[in-house]
Amino acid sequence: MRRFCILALFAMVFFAACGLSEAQTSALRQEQVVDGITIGLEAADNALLNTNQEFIVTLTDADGTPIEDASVYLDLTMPAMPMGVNRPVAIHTGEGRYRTNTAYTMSGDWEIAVIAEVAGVEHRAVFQRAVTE
Ligand SMILES: [Cu+2]
Repeated sequence: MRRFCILALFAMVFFAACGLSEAQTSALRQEQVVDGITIGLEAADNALLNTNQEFIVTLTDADGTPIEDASVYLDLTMPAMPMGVNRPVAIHTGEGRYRTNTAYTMSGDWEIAVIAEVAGVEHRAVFQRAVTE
């Protein structure tokens, strides 16, 4: 009986962990064309408050070729109020993909500005996300 209970406990922890990771990977992918450069952002839809989030930026030029040598960071702000500075730098992981992590520090509507410096010129696209408590 005790052995069964321990197995049941492990199963519950396992499924709880699966549910959590699944919730975090329900990412919404969006794209904007800025100055001929396609800036994509893949980030959690309805992200949880104070929970580490992954953000993946993709950059392609007008020919659809991945841009490999950009400097990329995000600037997370709330349109309704001033918040603390939240500007994570993204690391190039290959094929024009840049990855970073950060957490939302308040529930509500956020704007995620993607700033990509390509050949000395800054390009900026702004995406929206709602954060639930
Ligand atoms: Cu706020």
